[in-house]
Formats: sequence, C-alpha cells, structure tokens
Amino acid sequence: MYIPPKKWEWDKENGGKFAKINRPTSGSRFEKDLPVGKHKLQLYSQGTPNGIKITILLEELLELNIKDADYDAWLIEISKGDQFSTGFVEINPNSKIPALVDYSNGKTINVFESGSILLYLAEKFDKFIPKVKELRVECINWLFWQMSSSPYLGGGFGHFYNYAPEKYEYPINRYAMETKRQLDLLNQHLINKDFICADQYTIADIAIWSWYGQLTLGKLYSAADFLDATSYKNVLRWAETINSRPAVKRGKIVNKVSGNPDYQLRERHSSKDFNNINS
Ligand SMILES: N[C@@H](CCC(=O)N[C@@H](CS)C(=O)NCC(=O)O)C(=O)O
Repeated sequence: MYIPPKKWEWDKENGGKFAKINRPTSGSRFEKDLPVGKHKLQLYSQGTPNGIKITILLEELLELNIKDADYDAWLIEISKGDQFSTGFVEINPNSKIPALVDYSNGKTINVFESGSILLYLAEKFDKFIPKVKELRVECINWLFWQMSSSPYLGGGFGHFYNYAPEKYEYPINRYAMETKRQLDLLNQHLINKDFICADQYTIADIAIWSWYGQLTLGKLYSAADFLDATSYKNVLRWAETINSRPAVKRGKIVNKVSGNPDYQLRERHSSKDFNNINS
C-alpha cells in the first residue's frame, strides 16, 4: 500500500506512458518558432480526440463552401514534447493541443482549449451553432458538459486502462463506472433525437462524438467491449451517422500519428492533401 510522504516530490521514474514529458512545472522548455502557412487560420495540433474536433469543424465549414475556413494544420507531436516550444507556449501557455491562430483582418487572435476554439469558429462563421437562443444555450451546455466530463474518460479511465504502467483495480473501477454513467446519460438524451440539440448537427455533436462516438465505435483505448459500449444503442446510432459524414472522414485523420498509417495525414495545407487517402 502507498503511504503518501509528508511532502510530494517529483518522481521522474513513475513509468507511465507520458512520464517522459510530464513535469510539475509549466512554460517553454526550448526555443523554436512555429511555422506559418498561407491561410489565415493556422492550427497547431495532433489528431487526438481533442485535436480532431477542430479539423472536423473546419472540414464541415469547407463542405459548406466557406473559403475563409481553409487552414494549415501543423503537427505538434505531443509524445516528442513539441508543445513545449517557445512558439507554441506563446499561443497556448497551457502547452496542450489544439491551438489556433486567426490572422484575419490584420489581427492576430490566439485561441486555445478545444471548446473555446469550437465556439470561436462557430461564432465567426455563424454555423454549427443554433441561432435560436434556447437552443444555443443548450448547445453550449452540452459543449461545456463534454469539456468537463471527458477528463474522467481520458485522463481517468483511458489513463488507467491503457497508459498506466500497471493495471490497478481501484482507479479502473472508479473511472469505468463514471464513463458508463456518462454513456448512459448520452444514451438517454439521444432517445428519439438525431443530434444532441434536437435536429441540428452542432459543435456539441462534434465535441461529444470525438470522445464518446469514437469510444462506442471501438476507436478509443480498445475499450468498447470492456465498457459494453455498443449496448448504448442510441449513442451507437448517432455515432455511426456522424462517422459517415464526408467532413468527419477527412477531419479525423488530420495530424493523426497513430493507428493505420493509411489513415494518417500528418499535415494538412490544402483540400488536395486528402487525394491519396482512401477514407
Ligand atoms: N481541455 C483541453 C485539453 C487539451 C489536451 O488535454 N490535450 C492533450 C492531447 S488530447 C495534450 O496536448 N497533451 C499534452 C501534454 O499534456 O503535455 C482541450 O480540450 O483542448
């Protein structure tokens, strides 16, 4: 049994998957500027569930022929510590992907936290967010729900089920229970509904799908069987519908560095970059 010492000290050898990059301090660790491409929107990211939320939304905007939504997506490889460069920290002092810079109208606007980026882009282009006040509030409720709930799924369940150096029963039980509670909540919410906010596909769907949709489809932590994820029938139906959207097929492979190499587009600078991918 672990007995906490009087004062916690940093143990460099804790052995977890991200032990090499985790430190108890913030700030940059090395000097390096970020590259800047030709578009007004510059995204610095990796194709994790938080990262793909943004590329899916940008691809959805491009599906609507909104040319100003075109973007450069640069890879920030988090296992290599790219998020600790001076350039990245200038945009996001929290050193986490995704981060976006909008150079439109002669200004430089830095946006970080995936929920903030989704809201920023939805408001900028006035798309994928309801116009009617009551529905808009509902959409933002669910967006904030995802932002505050998924750390239990990712940092809690995913970490202890997949990344921790050993399988510990207590945290796996605790976070599996909470993840299943969240799936049950979504399953009940989606009864007789096509999307999270009634019949409108919004940034709330994009945010929630990237975590819970992918989990149900067996794309996250190989945990679908363990969590009996396909038993959440309404979530599964909703997840499959969203998964079949062309923009989702493109967005979910941008800046991806894991899984099948045929479905990884490490950087994206133009719609033509998808031409050689059979998604
Ligand atoms: N709540 C944030 C969290 C972003 C986040 O946790 N990003 C992870 C990858 S999904 C990351 O950059 N981790 C690198 C690190 O912790 O050093 C969001 O949704 O943007």
